[in-house]
Amino acid sequence: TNHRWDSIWLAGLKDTDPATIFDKIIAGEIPASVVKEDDHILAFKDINPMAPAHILVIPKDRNGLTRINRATPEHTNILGRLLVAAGEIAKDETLGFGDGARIVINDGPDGGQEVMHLHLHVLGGKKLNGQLG
Ligand code: IU
Repeated sequence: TNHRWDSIWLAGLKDTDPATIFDKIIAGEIPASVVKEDDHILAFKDINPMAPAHILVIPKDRNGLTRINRATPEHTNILGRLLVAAGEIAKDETLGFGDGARIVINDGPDGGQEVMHLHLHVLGGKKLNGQLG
């Protein structure tokens, strides 16, 4: 397939980076365990959880946000929405969260990012240590 044109179609002619598997999750073409959704964001359980509770929060319209270092003032609204959703998820006991969580964004190859569609990791369900990295 022509990934460039796939991605342009998926992102409404603004985003020429290759489509990712998250576009298929957004489109419902691959199943995901969705925990929260509105017109702008989608949150679903990570398929390979790194903590007892591990949710990914993504923008439905990537709009150039392959990674957080692509953020511009144009993205302020969606970035706020992602953080608000992450905070709501982080206190959701039905998802296994207790009193606290860790919200992580991996940025690019050196940050350990593998899927080039911005996503927030919300990790919890146990007492995490104070270390990063
Ligand atoms: P990263 O920050 O790009 O490394 O995180 C990608 C995450 O997406 C990682 O935790 C994967 O387990 C997760 N994931 C998923 O939940 N479903 C998938 O189909 C794929 C990756 I591919």
